[in-house]
Amino acid sequence: MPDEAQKPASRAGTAPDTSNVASAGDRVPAQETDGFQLVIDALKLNGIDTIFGLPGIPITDLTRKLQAAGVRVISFRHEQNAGYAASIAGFLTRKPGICLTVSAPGFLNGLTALAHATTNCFPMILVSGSSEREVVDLQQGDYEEMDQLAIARPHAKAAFRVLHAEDIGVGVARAIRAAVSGRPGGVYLDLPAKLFPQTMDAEAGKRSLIKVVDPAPRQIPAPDAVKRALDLLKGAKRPLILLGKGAAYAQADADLLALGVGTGIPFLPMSMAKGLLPDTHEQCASAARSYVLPEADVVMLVGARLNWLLSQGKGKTWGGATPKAWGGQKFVQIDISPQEADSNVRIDAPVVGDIGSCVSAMLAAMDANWPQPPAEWLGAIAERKTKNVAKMAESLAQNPAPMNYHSALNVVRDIVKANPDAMLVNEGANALDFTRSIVDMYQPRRRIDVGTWGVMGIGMGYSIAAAVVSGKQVIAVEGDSAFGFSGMECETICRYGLPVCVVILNNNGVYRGDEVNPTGGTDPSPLVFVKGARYEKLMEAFGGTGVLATTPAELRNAMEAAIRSRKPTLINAVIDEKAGTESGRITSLNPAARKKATQ
Ligand SMILES: Cc1ncc(C[n+]2csc(CCOP(=O)(O)OP(=O)(O)O)c2C)c(N)n1
Ligand SMILES: [Mg+2]
Repeated sequence: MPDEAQKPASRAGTAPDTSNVASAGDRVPAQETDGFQLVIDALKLNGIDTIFGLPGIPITDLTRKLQAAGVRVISFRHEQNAGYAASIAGFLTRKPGICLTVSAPGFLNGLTALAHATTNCFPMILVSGSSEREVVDLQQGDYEEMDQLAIARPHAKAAFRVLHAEDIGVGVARAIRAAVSGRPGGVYLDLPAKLFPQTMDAEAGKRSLIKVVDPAPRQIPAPDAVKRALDLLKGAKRPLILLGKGAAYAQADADLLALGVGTGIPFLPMSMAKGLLPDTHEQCASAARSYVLPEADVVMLVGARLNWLLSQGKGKTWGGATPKAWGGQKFVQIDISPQEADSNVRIDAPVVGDIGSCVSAMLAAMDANWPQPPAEWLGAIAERKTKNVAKMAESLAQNPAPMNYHSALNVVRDIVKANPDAMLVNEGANALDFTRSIVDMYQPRRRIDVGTWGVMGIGMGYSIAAAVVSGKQVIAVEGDSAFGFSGMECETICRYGLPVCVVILNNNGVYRGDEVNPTGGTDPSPLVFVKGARYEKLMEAFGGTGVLATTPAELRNAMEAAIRSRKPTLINAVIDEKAGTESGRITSLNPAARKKATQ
């Protein structure tokens, strides 16, 4: 309940209950409520206990009042980071993550994250204050004038505006349902400044609120679709299961494990599905990825889309002769969206429903004597795995000076193995690709990263949200460029005392740090940063721990100390500026990429 002592005194000054203070000086009579209070009540009624945002006109009082009402308000230094935090909170909790911003510029800062949430199918609601409708619509130059609803709509799964206090309950309910039902996504909720001080009868206000019943209804797959999929899988000679982050979102972990182990089919996790089944599981085919994708004859996609991350299901990756040619495999696709199938190649057995229901339906329909995949297939995969794992072990065992990605990430790999419950945030190019392939994950939803867009900037927002919603230790492995997009949130991490250990793999630049200006001029190359930058001092500036690590031993000690202390820590891990490759693993997507002259 609100701490009344902290409330601003009302002008009348006599009534002990000041919980309806609308703005400095104005009081709402006890039997009335207002827009501020109704928004708070509607969110709380629906179990929203945390919001991420940044205060200012017209939502300053809302942030205060939310905190006073017992909602945890995490206040950021830039709305984009608050938005990314909200988006990943949605992914981790299956409740919409809420990001609260001011109008026009604050809204736009949050919009990138809203679009990111929609693209990644994370449930999120961007709640932005907005200016006066009459003035905005006549373009008369209001303070922070912008037609936010129109701008948000193409980037959101749904967008709503509430003009009257009595509609707040419906507006919040619609936003929640749109965010979490079916395929989740980003929702925009526009709250004009005029809405907040509107008053109405408190009883009527209470009655106008909606506690959403069953916000994400189960969607049960059709039995014939399940049978079709099982028949296809059963007849396969070289079956493969491909797990996407939709499978992680479903939180159907036990059933997924049972399906994987029950069928004995090798599996390949996409980046954020790592750990659903442990990366060290004998059926994990990650170390033989380039072998299993073109060789498999039946592939079951579970919450994974055949987008660019899977080469659209065609081309060389899948055994196609040309970039557009399909491979010979057949696909089962489990997805909540009936429109997903056939988006790139033919899906022979679509199974439409929520992933939890689909997986349990498949388990129930599997007969007891399900045949294990042919030994020849499993043996061929095991052989590749053994070879590639040995190759990796060799790279990891080297100890060059300065460190390279392998020697630094070998430490992170050990630390994550010893702390499998920790959350791992990851962004960068080489810093991303090497971490994904070197650091094994052991538990579901522990790895969160750049997602569908390969976006830079999620780092500190994700770290903050992961620490806040899970209470777990967070390890953020960041490229030095990637970190720069959200680095100021180190202050937020320190302010809330969050157990976040940031490890910057610092190679002095974007992809690598050794490029020079070809003209010989004094400006540096657009791809490099200040050499020998002391990023660790940023965390020290706000009372956290900063460590400069130039050897694996120093990195290990610093990470262990961070995890022991749970103190905000930033480790500046200096690696060879020549260690990276252009665009990391996706050089082929870069139209301007040319072969570099040999060094
Ligand atoms: C918002 C956004 N801007 C720009 C990019 C292009 N981009 C991809 S990776 C990257 C940074 C790579 O450098 P770093 O984080 O230092 O990782 P490294 O490869 O050096 O380890 C950039 C700028 C992007 N993906 N997202
Ligand atoms: Mg870098």
